[in-house]
Amino acid sequence: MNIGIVCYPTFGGSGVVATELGIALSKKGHQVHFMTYKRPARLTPFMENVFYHEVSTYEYPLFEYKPYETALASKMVDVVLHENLDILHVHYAIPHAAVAYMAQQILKSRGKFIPIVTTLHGTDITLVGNDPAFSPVVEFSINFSNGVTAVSNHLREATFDSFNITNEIEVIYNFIDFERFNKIDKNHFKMAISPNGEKIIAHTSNFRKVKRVQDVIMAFAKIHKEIPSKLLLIGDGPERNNLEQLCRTIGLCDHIRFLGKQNAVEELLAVADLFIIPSENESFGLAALEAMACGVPVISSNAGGLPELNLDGKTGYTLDVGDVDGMAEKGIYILKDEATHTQFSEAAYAHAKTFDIKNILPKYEAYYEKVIEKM
Ligand code: GMT
Repeated sequence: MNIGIVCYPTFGGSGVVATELGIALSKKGHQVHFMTYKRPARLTPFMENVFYHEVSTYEYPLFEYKPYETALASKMVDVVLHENLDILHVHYAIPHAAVAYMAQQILKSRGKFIPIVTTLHGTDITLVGNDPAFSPVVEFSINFSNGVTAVSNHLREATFDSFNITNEIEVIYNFIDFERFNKIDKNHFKMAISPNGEKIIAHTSNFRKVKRVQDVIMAFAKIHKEIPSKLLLIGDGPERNNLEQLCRTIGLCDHIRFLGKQNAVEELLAVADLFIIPSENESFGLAALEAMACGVPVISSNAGGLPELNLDGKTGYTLDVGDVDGMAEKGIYILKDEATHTQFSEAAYAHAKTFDIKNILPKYEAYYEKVIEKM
């Protein structure tokens, strides 16, 4: 197939899923055309079946906001026509699904029909999408996509609850490439972070309010009292300054490291003993899946789709949002003896295996075929 992928090129989960999906499809012989405003980080090396079409906007004194949507729709029209695409797959509904609809209408007027698949990722529904500033457009573009997927059952249900949806929504979970995420032996690295054999606790996110990173720090403070440990905070975002301030206030700066955005997150997760993801809302929790693929047990909130991934009492524990004491207590339980930790670690790895890209990729291919056949 000739597949167009439209996504955000950033470190956010939807961009990662879109990029990894495109790369995996290209390895299976499909031609994949990415359209976005910046080359996604993982697309830098030359790949035989991968093409990148940058969307550039136009500077004009009249434009306080550059008309990205118009430029993106024009790019879609151009690429669909000249690369003879079979399907357009847009990730994150805002604004991609509505822009794709516009491109589809333009193409129809030129005698070309292109089916659109929209994948809902999370905040495009739960946080941003159902704001009245966006919701009529989000609802319309979901209903008028030719196929819609959501990354968890919870997100599917949340979409039906928040909007008047007349379309079907298929659940296709996030996935993991085990060739990249297999536990790598990085003992030298562990020595540098925890020279006295301290346990390593990790968290990865974009440090937005919804991630509740302050709960990670407060749970760590309690764990640290019982178990010698270090906290690695991977990522960056708007809450970073407040979080650094919190570390200073509680006097734990020597034990908490802010690592910023990292490309090779698997190398850091490979040395972690526990992963904490206490989000207010999380449609799936790709970051937790990445940790589990490295055999790291997870302490998470029970929000959104997290319980579909993190099996309570098996791969880790799920607790109510804000239950910092509970998170610390369960973290201590997992870390306190080797046998318990190994049991959780093995279960986390085994469950992560069910999300192997080798299992999930055929679901997307079959879905594309179904959508194309339906036309
Ligand atoms: O919240 C983020 O990290 C970014 C966001 C996105 O759409 O870029 O991530 C969402 O999509 C990921 C991939 O499908 C999911 O694994 C995340 O759970 C989801 N984030 C939220 O729902 C908050």
